[in-house]
Amino acid sequence: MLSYQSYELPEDFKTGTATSSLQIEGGDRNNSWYRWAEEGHIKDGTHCIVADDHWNRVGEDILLMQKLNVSVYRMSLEWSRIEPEEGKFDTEAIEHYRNEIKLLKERGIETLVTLHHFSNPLWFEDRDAWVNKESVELFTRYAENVVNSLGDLVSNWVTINEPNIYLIYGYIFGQWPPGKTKIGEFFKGARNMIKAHIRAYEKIHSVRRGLGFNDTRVGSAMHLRLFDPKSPSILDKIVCWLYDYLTQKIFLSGTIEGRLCFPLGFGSGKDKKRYSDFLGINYYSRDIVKFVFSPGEAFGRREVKKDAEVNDLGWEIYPEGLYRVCKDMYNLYTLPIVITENGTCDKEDAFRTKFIYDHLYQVKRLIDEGVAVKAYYHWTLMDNFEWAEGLSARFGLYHVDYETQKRTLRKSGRFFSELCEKKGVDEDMINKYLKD
Ligand code: IFM
Repeated sequence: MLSYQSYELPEDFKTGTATSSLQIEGGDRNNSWYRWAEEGHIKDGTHCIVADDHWNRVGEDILLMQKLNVSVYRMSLEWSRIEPEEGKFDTEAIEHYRNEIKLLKERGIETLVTLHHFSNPLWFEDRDAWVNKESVELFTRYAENVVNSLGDLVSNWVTINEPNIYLIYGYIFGQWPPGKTKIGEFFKGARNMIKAHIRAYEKIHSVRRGLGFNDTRVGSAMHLRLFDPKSPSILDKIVCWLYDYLTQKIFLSGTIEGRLCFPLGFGSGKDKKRYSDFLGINYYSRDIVKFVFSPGEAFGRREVKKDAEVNDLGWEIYPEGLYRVCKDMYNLYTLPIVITENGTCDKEDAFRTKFIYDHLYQVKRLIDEGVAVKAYYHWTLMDNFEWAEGLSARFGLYHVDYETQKRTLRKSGRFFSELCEKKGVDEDMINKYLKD
């Protein structure tokens, strides 16, 4: 029998859900993921062209959020809609997002807006996307345009979501657009995405200052995993360190300190300034890493811990990892932490409730130990298009029937809703949701 204890989160702690435009909106043919799906790369044969039809159901979906008692919502903007052709900005698309954000505000929900979440406009993709040096300028111009149009409504911004994952899947594993396996392009992309983050950070601040606001907060949302060595052997430890350094630390130093570390540059920062006002952390799982000497495996093999609990995609469920990652990051940077994503793939909703309980328990532990965790965004509001996995991988607090677009609150959603309302978990919730 598992034992649970109640816990309380601070009154000013914010809870909400996160989504991204491409994964829920549907209806846009002008982006890299539409083309990727058309080319037949999605594992379950599904497509992003309809997804949750959110573009046409914004009002209805905001009601879903209200039912969850959330006070914050992380959403992203589709660059290909806002700038459908290079240098041409679509005022209707911007107006659509303005209305959405206004509606959220009216319902008491504050937004954290992401400018780039994996998908590129086709014109940008066809100019080599982030591998092209010009991407820095192109992204900054897009950011400036957006903040000029929405900056009066939005104080909190994420520049780029998970640049590390975008580049690993698109340029090393070749499983996401543009489907390449070129390590050199991974590093070029990393350099440009970091530079773009820095430029956008400065631009967002200056545009909003110009509009008369001084409450701007800008960060990135970094996917951070734990890499634990399979054995105490020094080789396993070195490979772990290398994975962490090349896929995480160089991105963090870049986006937070403005430093291009080797092999992106020679480590010197622009100055002592910070280029992130908060640490946006997307945490899901950990990998157990083992040294192997085999061509094609980059000296290491990532495995799932033996006998570990896993989700539908085989990712280890490891709540303590959230504690470890946040603690590490806070020790390194002492910036306020925002959990910009955390969630799990659980079609049957068999373990999501416990997942939420356990991860927020770790958040509570962090707060009690003085780590400034300010907000938690659950990934995700409703089932959606999970990139190369397609529509069948289900992460939602709401189940979505894609035939009818009917949304149904899952049991884990009811639990999360009570947690948001009560700012914690009480005995009643434990009895109702967690004891079988
Ligand atoms: O669905 C994704 C999201 O787009 C980025 N972070 C991880 C989620 C789950 O895989």
